[in-house]
Amino acid sequence: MASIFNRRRHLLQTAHDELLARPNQPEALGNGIFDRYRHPILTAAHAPLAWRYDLSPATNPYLMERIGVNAVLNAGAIKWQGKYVVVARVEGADRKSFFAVAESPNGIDHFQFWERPITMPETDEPDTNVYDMRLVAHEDGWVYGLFCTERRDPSAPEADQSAALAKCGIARTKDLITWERLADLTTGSAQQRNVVLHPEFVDGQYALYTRPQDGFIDAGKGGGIGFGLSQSIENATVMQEVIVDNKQYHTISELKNGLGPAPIKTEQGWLHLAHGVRNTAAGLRYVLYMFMTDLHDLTRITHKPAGYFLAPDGEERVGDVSNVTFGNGWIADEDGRVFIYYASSDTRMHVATSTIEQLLDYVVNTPEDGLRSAASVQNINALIDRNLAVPAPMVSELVANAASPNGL
Ligand code: M1P
Repeated sequence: MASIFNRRRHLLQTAHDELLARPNQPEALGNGIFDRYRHPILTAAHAPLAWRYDLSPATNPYLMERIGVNAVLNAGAIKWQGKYVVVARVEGADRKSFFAVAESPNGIDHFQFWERPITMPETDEPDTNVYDMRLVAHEDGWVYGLFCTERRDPSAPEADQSAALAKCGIARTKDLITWERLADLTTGSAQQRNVVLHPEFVDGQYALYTRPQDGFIDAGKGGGIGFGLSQSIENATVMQEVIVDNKQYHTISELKNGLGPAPIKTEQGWLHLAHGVRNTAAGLRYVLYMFMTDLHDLTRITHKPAGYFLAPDGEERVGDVSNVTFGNGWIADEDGRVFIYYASSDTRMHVATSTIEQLLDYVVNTPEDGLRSAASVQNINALIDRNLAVPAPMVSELVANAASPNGL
C-alpha cells in the first residue's frame, strides 16, 4: 500500500511542478492588435494538491482525490506588489465556485495559487454561489472586489430547483487575504450580474457599471451596460441606471452584454472591455468587444469598433459551456503593456497581451458597425480604395525591413 501511495505522490507532484513551471509563448503572427499565448495560464490542474488530496498515507493509502476542482475561470486582475495577480473563480466538482488568488512574476506564465482560497465572509443572507470578481484599486484607498452572489429564487415553486436570483456582492481588502464584506448592491432591477466599480469618484460619489436584467439568464426588457452613482459603498444603492451600451439587433450583443473589468484611463478616454452574447442554433456565443467613453462624461461612447475584439478560437471553443470567451480582468502596466485575462468556455484562463497604444489604435481606427450588410461592404470598399492608393512595396524591401530589429 505504501508503494502505491509513494508512487502516486511522486507522479502527482512531478506533474504539478512541471505544469506550474511550463513557459508560455506568444502565438505566431497574431492580428497586430494583441498576442494570444500557446497555453492557458490557469486550469483546474493548477489547483494545489493540498486542496484536493489528503496527503497522509495513513488516512488516504490510495492517494485518492478527495475534493475535485472542475474549472478555473473568469478572473479579476491587479498588479500587486510587483506581481501580476488574478483572483480567479475556482469551481469545484460540487459546482460551487469560490475565489482564489494566483500570482505570476511576468503576467504570462508561472501562475501559482496562494496557499489557501479566499475565505469570503457572508452577509446575513448566505450566498449559495459566488463568482466573477472584478478587482478595483479605488481612489478611496481600498481594493474592492465586486462579484455575483447567487441564491435560489425564494418565489420559485419547490419543483423548480434551478431558478436563481443574482445580485452584486461587494467586499474590500487591503491585502487580498482578509476581506470585509459589505452589503450587497441595491438597484431597481430584478437581477444584477457583471457589476463593476469605477476606480474614481464621480461627482463625489461611487460610480458603478451595472447590467440590469429581468431573469437569471434572460436580460428581458433589461440588459445593456448601465451606469449609476451611489453615495455610499458600505450600503451601495443605485436607483437610476443610465444605459451606456445597449444590446442591439443582429450584432454580437443582440441577446445581452456586460462590462468586463474596470475601464483603463488613457489620455483619449476610458478604454472598456466587455462581453457580448448572441444566440445560435448551437447555444449562446460569448465574445469580447471594446469601446471607449469620454473622459468627463462616462456615459458617452466616443468610439466603438464593429464586432468582436476576441472570440473563442480553436481549443478555446470547447469546454463546460462551449463557445464562450469571458474577460473580467486586465492589467495596464507602467510601461504601457496591457495583460488581458480571459476565460474560454467557462473552463480555463488565458492571457492576451497588447499595449495601450495598440488598443487605442484599434478602438479609434476600426470602423463602427453600420448595422447593415451594405454598410459593411462600404467599409471594405473604402479600405480597398485607400490600399489602392498605397504604392506596393518591393518584396526585397519587405524582407530587408523584417530582418531589422524593428520589424515586428
Ligand atoms: O456561461 C457564460 C457566462 O454566463 C454568465 O454571463 P452573463 O451574466 O453575461 O450571462 C455568467 O454566469 C458567467 O460567469 C459565465 O461565464
